[in-house]
Amino acid sequence: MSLRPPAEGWYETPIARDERGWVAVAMSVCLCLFFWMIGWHLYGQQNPSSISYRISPSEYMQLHLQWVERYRIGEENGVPVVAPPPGSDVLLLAQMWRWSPVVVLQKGQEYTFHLASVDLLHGFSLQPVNMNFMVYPGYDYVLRFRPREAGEFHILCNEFCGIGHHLMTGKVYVVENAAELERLRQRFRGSQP
Ligand SMILES: [Cu+2]
Repeated sequence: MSLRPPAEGWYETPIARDERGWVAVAMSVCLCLFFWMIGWHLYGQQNPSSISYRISPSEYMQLHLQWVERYRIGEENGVPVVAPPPGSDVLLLAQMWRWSPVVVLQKGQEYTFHLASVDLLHGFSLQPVNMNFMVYPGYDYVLRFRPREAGEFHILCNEFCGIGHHLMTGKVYVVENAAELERLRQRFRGSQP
């Protein structure tokens, strides 16, 4: 900030050559990034959700509970473990402060994930594959998902959602084959109260 006002008619003096050059450089960087953003959306394999539906939290909760009851195979640390059949829907629910249920998927099979929050804004971050997604309440976000690797994956909330945010996790098991699925089935059945 200057103590004295600029000289009269300062805005009519022509822009210096080097300044024009920098404006051109900044403009081309902006344009490159803008078109790269569109290109990345199309070719970056970001698996964005182009399908979402409006749904009330209570309606989603009801659908979620019915789905959990239908495919439930047991419980892990008080959280239901659900093994939906290949090709079917997976209705994950975000709620302060948990992603539920624990899901068991089969490698190489396609699933249709539904992500919804029943209270406030949460984040879906699948690790270690680092797939991130924002989940705003009132919507059902649909993602097609085909796990390529077997193992244990974790879901973390990556949107600050209150005092229990750091505890908000979930889990996905991806099994290699039917025998492994059966082993998990036995394990979680055994841990039921
Ligand atoms: Cu959170």
